[in-house]
Amino acid sequence: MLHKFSFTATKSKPCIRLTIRREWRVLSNEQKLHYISAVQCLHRLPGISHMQGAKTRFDDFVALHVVSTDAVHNVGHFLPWHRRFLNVYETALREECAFTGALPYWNWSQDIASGRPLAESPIFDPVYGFGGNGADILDYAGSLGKLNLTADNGWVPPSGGGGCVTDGPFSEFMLNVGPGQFNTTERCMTRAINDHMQRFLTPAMVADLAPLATFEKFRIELEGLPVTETLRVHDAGHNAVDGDMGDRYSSPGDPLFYLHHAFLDKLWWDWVGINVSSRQEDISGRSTVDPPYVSVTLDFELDMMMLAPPVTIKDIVDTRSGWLCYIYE
Ligand SMILES: [Cu+2]
Repeated sequence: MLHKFSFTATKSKPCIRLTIRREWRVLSNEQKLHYISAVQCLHRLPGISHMQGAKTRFDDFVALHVVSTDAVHNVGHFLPWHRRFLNVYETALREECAFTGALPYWNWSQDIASGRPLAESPIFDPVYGFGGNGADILDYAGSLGKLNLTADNGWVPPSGGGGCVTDGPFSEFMLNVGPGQFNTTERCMTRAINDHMQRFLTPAMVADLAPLATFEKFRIELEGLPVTETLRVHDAGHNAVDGDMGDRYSSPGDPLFYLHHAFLDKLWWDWVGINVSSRQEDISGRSTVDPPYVSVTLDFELDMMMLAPPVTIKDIVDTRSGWLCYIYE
């Protein structure tokens, strides 16, 4: 049984200075380096969670995701839980690593629209980005395993890469949590950037989400396998970067995780923005993957274990609330 920290402050502060989350490529070089150095700082700090092999403060977040994975995917609170998770990560960057900006996001559909290989995206820049592909590994099978290429579910063949990321600010990054649910293996961060995923990440795939009439349809269409028959923007985004990002459990080991999920969070924000009065409090879906489950409501608690106090979905459906205090641009 895990011990929870006792939190002194479980009330939110009022939202006074709204921060604006922006797409990576519109940040100045200085802002990009400021963000990257804050992430490196988090990775230098000792962990506090003592969860699942976590040694660094950065590992704490990987560990929280690993132990929460089966409870927070393919359920009604998938988007709310990840919104709060990003918020706690961003708060750690601010309060422990002197980060003064807002969490950036990565709109990969802009890269797809460019028609160029994904690896040429500015997000993978070795200086003003997150570094590039992993080293080529012979016969790398991808995080989806040796693929049944003809499967109806749209799985795609792996590309090159699969080994350690060899350039950029995170090439020296050692991970301690993962891979998978139970390992705590010290290792480099890997990627296998996969252009076969491009067809699931087009501007049209993004545009198809906003008109969906209910949260139920929206969340399912966004998240993807195994509820949908083919990949959707959530899982295709993970598998387009692959390596650690393709790991269902320990994907937050790649710092790009937070920018991909911030974009998914923006897509929810965009969807709500079309009709705030009816959509902001539209929440649905089952509470657990397997029965017995209840329906997720606004009172559902988002558990951050020892990393932060729990909040309810109601506390975070409005991004201008005190807990969150941000908007997207
Ligand atoms: Cu997740």
